[in-house]
Amino acid sequence: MTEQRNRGSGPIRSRLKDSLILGALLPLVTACNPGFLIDEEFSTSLSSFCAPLKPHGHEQLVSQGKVSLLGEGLKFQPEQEESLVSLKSASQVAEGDFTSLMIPEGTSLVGTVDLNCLEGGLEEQGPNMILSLKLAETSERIPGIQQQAFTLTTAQDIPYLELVTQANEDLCLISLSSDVEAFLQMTPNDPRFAEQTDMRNIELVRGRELGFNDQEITSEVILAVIDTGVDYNHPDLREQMWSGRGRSFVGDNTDPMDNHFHGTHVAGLAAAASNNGVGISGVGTRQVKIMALKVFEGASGSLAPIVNAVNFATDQGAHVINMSLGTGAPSPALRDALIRATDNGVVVFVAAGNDGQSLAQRPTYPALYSDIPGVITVGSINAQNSEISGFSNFSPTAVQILAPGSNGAQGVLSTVPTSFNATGYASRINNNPIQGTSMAAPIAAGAGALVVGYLRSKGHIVTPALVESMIKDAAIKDAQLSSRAQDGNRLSLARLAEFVTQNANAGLRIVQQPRDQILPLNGNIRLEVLMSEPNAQLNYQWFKNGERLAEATSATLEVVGFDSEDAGEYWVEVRSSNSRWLPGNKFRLELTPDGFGC
Ligand SMILES: [Ca+2]
Ligand SMILES: [Ca+2]
Repeated sequence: MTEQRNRGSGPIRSRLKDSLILGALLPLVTACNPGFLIDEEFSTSLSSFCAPLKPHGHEQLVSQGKVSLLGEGLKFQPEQEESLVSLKSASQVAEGDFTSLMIPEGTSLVGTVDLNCLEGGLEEQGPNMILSLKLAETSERIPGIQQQAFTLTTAQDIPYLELVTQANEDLCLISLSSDVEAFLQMTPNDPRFAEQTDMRNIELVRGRELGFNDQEITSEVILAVIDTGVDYNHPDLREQMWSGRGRSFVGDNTDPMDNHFHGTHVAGLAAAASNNGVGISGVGTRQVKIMALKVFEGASGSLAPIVNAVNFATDQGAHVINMSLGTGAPSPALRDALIRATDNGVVVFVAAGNDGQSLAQRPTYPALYSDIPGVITVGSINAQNSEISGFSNFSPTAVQILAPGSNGAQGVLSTVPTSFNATGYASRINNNPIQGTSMAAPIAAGAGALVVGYLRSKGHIVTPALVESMIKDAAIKDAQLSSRAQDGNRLSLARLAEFVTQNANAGLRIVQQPRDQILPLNGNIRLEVLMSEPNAQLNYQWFKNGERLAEATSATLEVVGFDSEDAGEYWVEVRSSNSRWLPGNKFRLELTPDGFGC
């Protein structure tokens, strides 16, 4: 273990350095780090494409007689070297050698039974001819159908071949197969989705199934991409553009068209149209809209446009900002703009930088501004194996989440301007992989947009600090990565969707007493938070018009003798003792001619 870790620093690092000159895609605020400057030659040449990857992840199907089982959960008998082996990796099973296969106790199966074959009740004469199987307790015979499927579980470990024999001897049993969890089909139909190792790494499909989809996310989320601009006419981006499109803060006009490629690549990872039958899928769903804010004409630029872009995003109602950029010099102006953004409800995702160094040794900004609640710094992992990307800056404190920003030697596939590459997509440039923390940040930002979108769609108030804590709390805690990012946090859209949807539906609601719509001036009002889990140890914080009410930290908020000063929008954030934040709920108290209405 230790040896492997030591090996990571020397020769590997220097080899990666070489490829970074071409592959690292981190525009700089200043030209203080010439190693990252991107050569002009990129912008004129077409890239060659890597061979499409075969989609994998499908389970091995083992089939004999009436029985067909999926590999997941099956195991081999102890004489095998590994006592517990997934069929996915067991080539001898794929070739038809089932002799050693053991079906563990409690495996869920589906048996289809010919009901005409049964004379008595299910209990006496159901599929229990297979003695090793238990019928689910809720099973009832459905009138009017001749062949019915039942859920069955194995009562003890049973060799696969014995199960096949029993099944074949049961005259009433038509077939027996693995019970498969069924979901809405959420695999995007984008033709190049199979090549998107990065989206597989973050479990995008499972995330869609668990709630991050177009059915559940119905509120618009505006994601500002502060970068080289965006090809807003791109067939996979044009439907995803914010209604105001964006603007440029550099050059002689305000057109945010991308004449480089970086911003379009970044925008595609965050929010290329998903499931539109075209190209790739971004992390975002249909409601995640791109605000294109152009601050670079080439690979580097100056600070003022960036500060202006942050302020523009804040003032124009963006919910999320992505900044795949950095500089070695601290900037109070940028820090102030980020504090203002988060104070106004904008979550900010920042690339950690591509020096392959500790941020403590190689200060990089705004990466080091992740101490601001709601500013989240993103490091890069290799989408193929979830190991740290050699180029990624790291820190066990300042880097707060890791997301895929490289893909072995193949590069990260995303959208590029059609003026840059006629196909509109690229994962390589001049045989060099497109990779960088620039690619990791928008994948995390897309996830942030889904959190905001889901919670907003359910009527919750979403603060940047809440989004940050949810992303961190729901991350995979990868011990191998604990020196690279806080708690080894690695993004999983599946876990994030599960966490967010559970907390959003945790039963938090606010009850108003009295319930009258119009209340007399100088009356009293009481707001009380009711939770579905009343025994949980919870902490409360009430807000009014965005201001924290320092004294209001209990489940109830009482406004006594209210007057015009008490009017406004109230909400509460609830935190459990294990630091799991629950979303706040908005509650508006408005002044009316007669007093207050709620
Ligand atoms: Ca698409
Ligand atoms: Ca932070």
